[in-house]
Amino acid sequence: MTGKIICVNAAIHKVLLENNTIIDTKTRGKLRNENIEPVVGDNVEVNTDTKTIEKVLPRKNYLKRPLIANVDKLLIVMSTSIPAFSSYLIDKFLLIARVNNIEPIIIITKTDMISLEEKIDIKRYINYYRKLGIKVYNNSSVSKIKKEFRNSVVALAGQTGSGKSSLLNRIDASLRLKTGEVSESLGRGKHTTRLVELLEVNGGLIADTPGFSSLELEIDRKMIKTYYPDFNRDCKYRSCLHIKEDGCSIIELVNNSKIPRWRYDNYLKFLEETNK
Ligand SMILES: Nc1nc2c(ncn2[C@@H]2O[C@H](COP(=O)(O)OP(=O)(O)OP(=O)(O)O)[C@@H](O)[C@H]2O)c(=O)[nH]1
Ligand SMILES: [Mg+2]
Ligand SMILES: [Zn+2]
Repeated sequence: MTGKIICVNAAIHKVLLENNTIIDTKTRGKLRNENIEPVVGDNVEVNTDTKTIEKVLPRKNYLKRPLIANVDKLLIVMSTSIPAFSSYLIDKFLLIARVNNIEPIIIITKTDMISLEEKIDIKRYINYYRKLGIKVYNNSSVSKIKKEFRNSVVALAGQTGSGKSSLLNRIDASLRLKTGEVSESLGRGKHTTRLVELLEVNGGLIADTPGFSSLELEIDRKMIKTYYPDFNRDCKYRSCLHIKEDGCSIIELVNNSKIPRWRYDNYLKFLEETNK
């Protein structure tokens, strides 16, 4: 019978079967016949007698952090205060989403904790992302966010303490997910959510995930610019990475404030960081 892995805890893989029952299967490490380690979100074939996963069906995509496969939408949950707002992390997740053919959606949290000046500052970033065609919601827009869940596999991503579990509790109070004291979790590097788990919410499967402290990019540096809709214009050289002034039309856009400096600076950081 086929099903979908909704949680992995040590050797126990919880599978939601097509007949809507949930079964605990045991799979140790990689599947014998395939060199593949089943992860949350995987569509699998299960032997219900032996309670083992026989086969992992082809994946649409695969993320390492959060560790999950077959994601339709990535909710980038970004706090505006403790942990601080970071366009660098948003841009990184946007890149990861685009590389994996996942629709990114930005969720802004904790705007109740910041001053009017800080709100105006953050609005500048939000406006730019909206201009790129990306949906941006405040975590108070519960009904709009809920609509995004229907018939979709959605993964939440964001730093520890950014408010991922709290958002899901707001949307469906019956989930009662554990949420953390932010000062504690940040100070001790503790994560309140420990496992990736797919939950049924509003006709979709939603993955609450543990926050992270670092996030690696695995992408060929030459390819990065191709995932930037705002960098999509010809340069003097087709292979231009937009690093050197000489005739680069992207740097010209940055100098003329058509592309924000922060957006370009984040791009330069990614070029440096990626190991490929
Ligand atoms: N003031 C305020 N606090 C919030 C908001 N959203 C979340 N919090 C608080 O922030 C803290 C951390 O929230 P969590 O939902 O546990 O964060 P998380 O992203 O799930 O964290 P991890 O599971 O560790 O990755 C909790 O104390 C929440 O009550 C918000 O919009 N405003
Ligand atoms: Mg959490
Ligand atoms: Zn260029």
